Amino acid sequence: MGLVAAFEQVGQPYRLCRVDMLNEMKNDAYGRLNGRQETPVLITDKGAVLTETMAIAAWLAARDTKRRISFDPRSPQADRMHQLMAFVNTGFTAAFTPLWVALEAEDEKPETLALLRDFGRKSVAERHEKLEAMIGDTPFLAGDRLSLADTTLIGVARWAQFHQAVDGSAYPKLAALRRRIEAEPVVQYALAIEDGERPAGFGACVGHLPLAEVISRFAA
Ligand SMILES: N[C@@H](CCC(=O)N[C@@H](CS)C(=O)NCC(=O)O)C(=O)O
Repeated sequence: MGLVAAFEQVGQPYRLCRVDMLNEMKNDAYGRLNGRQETPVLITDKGAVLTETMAIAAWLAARDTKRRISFDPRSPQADRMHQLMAFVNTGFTAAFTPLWVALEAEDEKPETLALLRDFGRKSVAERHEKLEAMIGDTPFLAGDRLSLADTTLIGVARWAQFHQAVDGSAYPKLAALRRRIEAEPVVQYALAIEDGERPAGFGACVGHLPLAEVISRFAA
């Protein structure tokens, strides 16, 4: 969702492909697109397959010549953007793993599930405290406008509510930041796409492709 907002903000033509993660991803055909059988996947303008959120974000930043979602690569804002993206994509994201495992575990003993949930909630709270301390005085994570750091955060931050992992009001800077990010038109657009709507957007999305076509054209 965050990367869709980022592509829309950059404003260069792109197409989207919706993946049903439960039913379409865990098979050999999708595995030829991404060996880890995960989203996201980018097919570049050269037809190359690129996986991993950070790699796709870096690809986009390198082409964001008008600096709509990134900063000059040698600027302090770019350094801070990369620092926050790395924090969010590693420890902050990983802290939720025990909660996902507990959610998806079938036939596990109640005490194992309780242990996973307790460990997950503690990990998520600890990463929330660290992130709250890292949020500065600028309206967005790396400055006064939306950047890839914010779009990386916004998709993952909502997992805290989904898992009822922490009390959001205990992290007021993060709560205010999330409200600002979610109010951005491109983020509203990406949320609508995620919900299965076809919002008009700002003209950069030039179409939607079925997954079968993407696999037949680009899978190894
Ligand atoms: N390290 C990868 C992680 C990607 C990832 O975990 N994707 C999730 C969706 S947000 C997924 O596909 N989960 C399904 C699974 O792991 O089975 C990245 O940053 O792109």
